[in-house]
Amino acid sequence: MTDRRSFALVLSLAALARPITAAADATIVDVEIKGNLFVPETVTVRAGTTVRWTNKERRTTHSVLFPAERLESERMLPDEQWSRRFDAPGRHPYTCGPHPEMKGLVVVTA
Ligand SMILES: [Cu+2]
Repeated sequence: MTDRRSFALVLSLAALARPITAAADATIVDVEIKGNLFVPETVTVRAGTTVRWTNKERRTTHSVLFPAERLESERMLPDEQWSRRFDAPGRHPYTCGPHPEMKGLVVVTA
């Protein structure tokens, strides 16, 4: 094998390894949206965790809205997802833009 080829191989292996490493470091907690509910309604996670919402409805679209932070996801069609990483301890109550009766809470601990 020439030097140039082995260099290319090393680059390819590095590219393959990177996402695996990232996945191992990241913690993801899932919340499902179904029946006009966030399930579970409350999640308690450690700082640095990513919470991922998945719309499991057959027809209804939802969003994830943090009113105090003026942050809202895109509207999620069925089977679409949205994620947010929480880096600092705190309480993050949220709702759904089009369905304000839907309530959820993310509690982030140190
Ligand atoms: Cu909704």
